[in-house]
Amino acid sequence: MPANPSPYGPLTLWYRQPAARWVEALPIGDGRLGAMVFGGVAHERLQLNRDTLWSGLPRPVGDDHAHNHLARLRHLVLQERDYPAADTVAQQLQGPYTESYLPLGDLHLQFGHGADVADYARVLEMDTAVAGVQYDLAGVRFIRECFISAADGVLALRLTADRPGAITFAASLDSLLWSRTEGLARDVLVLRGRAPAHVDPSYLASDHPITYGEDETDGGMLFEARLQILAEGGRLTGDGRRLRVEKADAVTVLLAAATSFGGFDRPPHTDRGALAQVCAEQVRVAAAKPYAALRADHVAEHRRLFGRVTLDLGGGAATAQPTDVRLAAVRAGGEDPQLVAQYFQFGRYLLISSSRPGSQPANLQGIWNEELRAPWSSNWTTNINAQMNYWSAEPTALPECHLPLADLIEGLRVNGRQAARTYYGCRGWTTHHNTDLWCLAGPVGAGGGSPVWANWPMGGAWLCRHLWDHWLFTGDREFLAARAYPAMREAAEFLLDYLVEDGAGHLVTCPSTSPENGFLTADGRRAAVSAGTTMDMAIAWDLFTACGEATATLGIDTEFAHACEAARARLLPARVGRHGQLQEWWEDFEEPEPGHRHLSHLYGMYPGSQITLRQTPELAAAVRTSLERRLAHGSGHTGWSRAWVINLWARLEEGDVAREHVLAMLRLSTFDNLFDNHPPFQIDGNFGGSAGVAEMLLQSHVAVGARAGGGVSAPPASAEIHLLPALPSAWPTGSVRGLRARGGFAVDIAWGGGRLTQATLTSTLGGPCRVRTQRSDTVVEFATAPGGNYVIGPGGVQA
Ligand code: FUC
Repeated sequence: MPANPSPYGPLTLWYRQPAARWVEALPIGDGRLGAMVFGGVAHERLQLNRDTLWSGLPRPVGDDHAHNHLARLRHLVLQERDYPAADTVAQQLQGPYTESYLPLGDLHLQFGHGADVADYARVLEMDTAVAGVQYDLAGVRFIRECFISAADGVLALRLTADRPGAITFAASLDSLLWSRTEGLARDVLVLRGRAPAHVDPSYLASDHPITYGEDETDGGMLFEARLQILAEGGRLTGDGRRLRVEKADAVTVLLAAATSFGGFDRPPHTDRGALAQVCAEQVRVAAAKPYAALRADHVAEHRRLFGRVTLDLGGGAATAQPTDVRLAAVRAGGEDPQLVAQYFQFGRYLLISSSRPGSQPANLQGIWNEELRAPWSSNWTTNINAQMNYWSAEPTALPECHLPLADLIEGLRVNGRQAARTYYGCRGWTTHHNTDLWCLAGPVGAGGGSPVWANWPMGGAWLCRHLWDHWLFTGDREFLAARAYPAMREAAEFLLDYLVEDGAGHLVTCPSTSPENGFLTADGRRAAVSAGTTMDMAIAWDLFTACGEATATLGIDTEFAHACEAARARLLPARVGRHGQLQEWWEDFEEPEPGHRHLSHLYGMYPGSQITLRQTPELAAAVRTSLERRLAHGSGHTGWSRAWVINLWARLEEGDVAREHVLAMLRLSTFDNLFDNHPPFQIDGNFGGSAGVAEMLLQSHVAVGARAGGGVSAPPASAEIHLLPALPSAWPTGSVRGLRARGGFAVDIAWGGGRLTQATLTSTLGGPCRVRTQRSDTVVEFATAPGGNYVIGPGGVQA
């Protein structure tokens, strides 16, 4: 029997039946356009999205005098320690809710085919980013495949059969949004619509949750989708609403979509003609290309990114079974390391498909959403979820897919300046726990939201970690100087103003929450707002540290670096609480939900690196205790929470425990299409899960003050690269190729019998290299040249 008897390779998701539910359909996308492919026999549905299709318009930040409540709030916390009263005042510091990410519509293909098909298969090939369906019907083999090409900006769907004249279907477009469909010719169908002027979040009870403007010039962006059919043989007709193909030999369906969004800070345009022109031009260019060229260009562009990393954990024979069957076996307690490798790669596939240079960043659902009022508005939630979406970007070699987040940060910086002034009277910029296409930066809640999520002004500082990390991984100095540092500096400026004395010589944030966990006051009342939560302090520490390193690297702004350094030295330090846990709040409060899904206070260990096993062992032990306590009470019940748990156990170098949670992720939090299930679906768990698997195999930490030299050509500080820090015993043999480490290294690792056999480090920047392997305490240090390869065996560096 061949090692891999599957008709499909290790990078293919496949099924023996069409998707019955949206969370069984297969996602494709190019960052801008997205589709969920159902693969039906009688009826094919492609649910469509466009990244910029959101409700609403740019709007003012909120009440200009909101900061007048700040002094009272701080007095209640710092002097009176009346936290429930502080919560009430915090609601005065709230503005409008975010708008919502919307579904564009559906493309339907109606076939005359019944259910009596044989040899049906539905697949998603991750390495080509092509989804497809094939089956036999009455002796004819039908094949459909589709992809969304980043090279051409269109969706292409190709229908073929092994008998001439066998392809007959009707195509139509519809949408849940106000819209109409029009056949422009016998081969072109256009869907024209507009978005609501406002959509309330799904968790807000509301009599009129969806409101439209009076007409096309009165709020709510316009959108258009244009479909063109190219039929080979047969007959093509249109009845004004549907296009009909009869007895064709082969057919290509092309679709482009656009919105009138023109930037976060201006109303969308109202020029229908211009919109039509954009779609028509995209379809025209694609239609002029032979299908084979369209496909080849798409595959090449996708592989350029996807092909950078391979992962083999063994167990290849499992691919003989369909993905849902394998997942069911894992849910029943089975082992399937190849499915873990597939899950890891699926995260990379999703990032490439939902976040590309120039697109919007991946939101709570990437770009895939079928609901008008999607859970949490399918927005960017910046107290964990949006950040987690990008945890895997750099380690899994997709730095360019990280850039849309940097673009969003630029808009947030503009609106965030006003938010900083309005709500706190501070300089600099910040943003709060969630945002939208219009870069809303103020605290949401409209005066009635719970402060446990609404009143958290640390989003700007946390997002800056992503800019800094992009530099640490890529060494892109231009990015550091022109994009990262200016945003970091201004976010640090906000913190310098926002921090207050705690009365005991330390600087603390106030108001301060630990997203989204409440605490119990001494008299048993529930509250959210206090001062100097552990997460706030860790985020501030991170940002001040990064600013110091950045100014030294760039040779600028020494005075500001001193201010950051002075403030950093006075930050309330992390403390160990009464249970031996890492204390979460200013006081060692008890918590009403000890199994809470958020692990905010553990930020310092992951994604931060202030707490490490070797440099701060007591705090690392406290992180462990916190994690164990949370898990003992049921934490990890959402996919993203589980993903955070995996990354933390990886940092604690507990490979076997980390793997248990990888399995729990597959068992408890994964749909048959491998989407992460935070009902119905939230993509952060997918990305965080991918990052977790990478973190088990490779870690890199930049030590503070370890910057290599200075001056204009200095690479990022040399990182300590840790090979196989958390390799579980259940993955004794395997290899990974192409992971990235901070300091500018591409890393290939092979292992057998649970031990490293060989690693190859490719230095992209020529910085110094420091490597640790598995449980060894020895760190090997050597100089590198740009482009140089360095082989490390069990006995140390070999070349
Ligand atoms: C936070 C989380 C929820 C959800 C939402 C989008 O509120 O606590 O679980 O992920 O963001």
